[in-house]
Amino acid sequence: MEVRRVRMQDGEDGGDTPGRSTSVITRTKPKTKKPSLYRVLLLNDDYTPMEFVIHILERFFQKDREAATRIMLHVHNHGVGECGVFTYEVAETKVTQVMDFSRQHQHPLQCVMEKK
Ligand code: TYC
Repeated sequence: MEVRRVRMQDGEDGGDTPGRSTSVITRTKPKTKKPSLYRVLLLNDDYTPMEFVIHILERFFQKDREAATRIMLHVHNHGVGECGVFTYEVAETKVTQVMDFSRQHQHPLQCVMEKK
């Protein structure tokens, strides 16, 4: 809740000191801002095993085997595909997790994020 202190007009508070009084206005409707959303994308390459990509989608994006296989095949056939949509910090974390895990296993898999 935002509290604003505003100056009142002379005499508004009924006091006898002109122009020096303040009153408080409280905002009743909370001010909310929707966070920007980011797509996390996987990019195709010729070397990363299909099974490894499926595992990535299950492990970091909570996909079941069927959804993970569908997304992997979409990336394989179209060059790029969406793993999920997240707020900035969550998307950034997913990208880092995928890139670190792929590198640890010496696969060239690339994962990126883009603003929706
Ligand atoms: N094209 C890879 C292969 O034929 C499989 C693959 C799919 C790689 C999706 C990356 O993001 C990817 N083994």
